[in-house]
Amino acid sequence: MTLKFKHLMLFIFIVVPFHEVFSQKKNQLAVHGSYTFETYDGQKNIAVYMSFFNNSDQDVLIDSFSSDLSSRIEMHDIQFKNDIAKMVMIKEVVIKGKSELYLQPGGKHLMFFGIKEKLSDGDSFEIQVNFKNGTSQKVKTMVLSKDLKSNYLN
Ligand SMILES: [Cu+2]
Repeated sequence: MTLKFKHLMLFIFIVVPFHEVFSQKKNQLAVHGSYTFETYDGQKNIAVYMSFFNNSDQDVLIDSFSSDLSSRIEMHDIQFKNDIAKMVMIKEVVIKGKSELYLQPGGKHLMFFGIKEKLSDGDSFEIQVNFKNGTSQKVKTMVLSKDLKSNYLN
């Protein structure tokens, strides 16, 4: 009986913390390479690009994005209708388990409306990714020279 109890205690001490670490990992999503381009005078809306890597088996649901730069941030996709490109809002952002989501020029992107300052080459700012489960993650975003824009679009 004593031996069994000891085993049980050992089980609790080893397995419980391990499980906690595992659960935290499951909620985490790797977000890499966030960038946008410097703005022209008077430009109010920008597109931001980044990559999401979900290494867990669980789907990750993103509720919203927030930043000091803008109070309205949406994820958009580009759809073609009669050869005309149209931006459509993605209401529910889901990154499936063991999958990636790439935001890139000509495709999915984050759209910031009414940005509060001009962005110059070399600037950076933070974006907070707010998950459906109540957790959040900060991502540093680099501002690149607009001279690079054509390279990215080609
Ligand atoms: Cu857009």
